[in-house]
This record gives sequence, C-alpha cells and structure tokens, in this order.
Amino acid sequence: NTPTAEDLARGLAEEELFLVYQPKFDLKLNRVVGAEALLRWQEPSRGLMSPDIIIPLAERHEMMVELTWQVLTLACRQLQRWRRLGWNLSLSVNVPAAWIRSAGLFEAFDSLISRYDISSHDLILEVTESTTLGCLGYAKHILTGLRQRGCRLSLDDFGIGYSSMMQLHRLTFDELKVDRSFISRIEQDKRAEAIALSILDLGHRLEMVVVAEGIETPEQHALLKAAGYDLGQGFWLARPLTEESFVHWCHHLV
Ligand code: G
Ligand code: G
Ligand code: MN
Ligand code: NA
Repeated sequence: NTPTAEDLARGLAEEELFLVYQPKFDLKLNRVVGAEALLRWQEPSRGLMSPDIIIPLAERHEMMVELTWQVLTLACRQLQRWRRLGWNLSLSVNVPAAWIRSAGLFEAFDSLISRYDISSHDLILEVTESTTLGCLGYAKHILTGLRQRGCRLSLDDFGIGYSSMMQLHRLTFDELKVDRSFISRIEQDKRAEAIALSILDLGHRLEMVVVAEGIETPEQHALLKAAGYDLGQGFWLARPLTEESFVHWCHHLV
C-alpha cells in the first residue's frame, strides 16, 4: 500500500510534507552552528513517510523539481523564523541533479530569497558526487551562480561516488561531508580511519570546512574532534528534530 503520484501531488498541495532538523555542531567550540533539513511526509491514511519512499516516488513521476522547491520554501521560512528568534543558524538542504538542471532556476531562487527576506549566506546546498555526472559544464554554471548569490555549497556523502576528485578539481565547494560509512567504522577499522583522516587533509588543503556525518558514539566524537574535524552531525550529538522540538532543544542549551 504505497502512495501514488496523485497522493504526492495532493500532499504537496495540502502541505502534508514537512522538514525535520538535525543539528550540526562545531566540534572545536562544542556549539550548534546550524542544521540539516530532512524531508518527512505525514500521509493521512498511511502515516509518516521517509525520504526512501518520497524521493523514488517523486523521481518516477518527474516531481523532484517541484518537491525541491517546496523543500527550499519550507527551509527559507524556517530560516526567517530562526532569524526572528535572534538565532544565527545555517540551514542545509539536499538538492538533487534534476533541480540543478531545471529551467528558470536563478529567477525562481532570487524571488524565493527576497520573499522570505533572508540572506542566502545562511543556506547551504548539499549535492552528492553523482549530482553533476553527465553534464558537469552546465551544473558548474548553475552551482557557480548559486555560490555567487551567497549560498554555500556542500559535497555530501563524499567518498562513495565515482568522480569525486574530478568534481573537487573543477568545482568550488565550501564544505565536504565525509560519508558516514567511514565515520561509523573509524574506531575499529584502520582502513576506514586512514580514509577519514586523508579526506580531512584533502578538504583542508582545498580550504573547505570538513564535516563528519553519522557520529553515533562518544568515542567517535572524541576521535574526530582530536583529528581536527571542523563540524559533526550524528545521532550521538542530536537526532533530527521537529521544528518545535528543535526550538525547545536550543533553549535547553543556553
Ligand atoms: O532523513 P533520512 O535519514 O531518512 O534521509 C535519507 C536520505 O534522503 C538521505 O540520503 C538524505 O540526503 C535524503 N533526503 C532527506 N531529505 C531530503 C530532501 O529534502 N531532498 C532530497 N533530495 N533528499 C533528501
Ligand atoms: O545522505 P544524507 O547525508 O543527506 O543523509 C542524512 C541521513 O542520515 C538522514 O536520514 C539522517 O536521519 C541520517 N543520519 C543522521 N545521523 C545519523 C547517524 O548518526 N547514524 C545513522 N545511521 N544515520 C544518521
Ligand atoms: Mn545530506
Ligand atoms: Na550525507
């Protein structure tokens, strides 16, 4: 009993989709610096749907572009709310290849930013290594234009794709997120540790902020902090939170 394209179209129209926010920490200062927005769908008859259901459904029915604009709209609205609370947090959004290739992107992006009266500097766009496969030239044009508008670019799930080095060479990223498959094995697996430390060095040489994702234990946290990782994310630090619990959780910190 999986949802259909019609269900998703209704979900988008009725605002059944929402974002949860996973806090992102500065490992040196032990401080929250922002969050990653993660998509959820409260489907009326089926319950809570995760991206594993939503994304493939949207891809099959060419709804990824519309879906991504909705995610970005929710993200900008959230940034505006945090701003009004006096919080200086960044928000990371996962953007797919289909969105980067879509027509009229810059115009729509500019109008979204001005509608919510936020700074695009607070927005971090996460792309994966496979995002630009096939049309690096055009993707470079779009990503460069977004960066010129102030957005920061993050290369997500780094280390498990195909064309990592070529992309790092040809495109400028502000942030590198090391895939959690290396992070989760960093203590017991010397090869995973060697890879995680080498990617950190590579990222710093290219003047990127390097993020460890999927930190699940205090031992991993200590090791990554000592190694010099800039930022961290993971269940041990904080789980993805709803808008309301994120606000409570932040108040609790200070
Ligand atoms: O939140 P969760 O761990 O279930 O996310 C699973 C996968 O879905 C991750 O790879 C994440 O990057 C992706 N994902 C989560 N939210 C979004 C979204 O808003 N847009 C896109 N394109 N992918 C997302
Ligand atoms: O591909 P991406 O990095 O965007 O994936 C984000 C996904 O990773 C989210 O679905 C989130 O729930 C999940 N995630 C975040 N922290 C952890 C963690 O510590 N362990 C595991 N297994 N998953 C995590
Ligand atoms: Mn991500
Ligand atoms: Na990731």
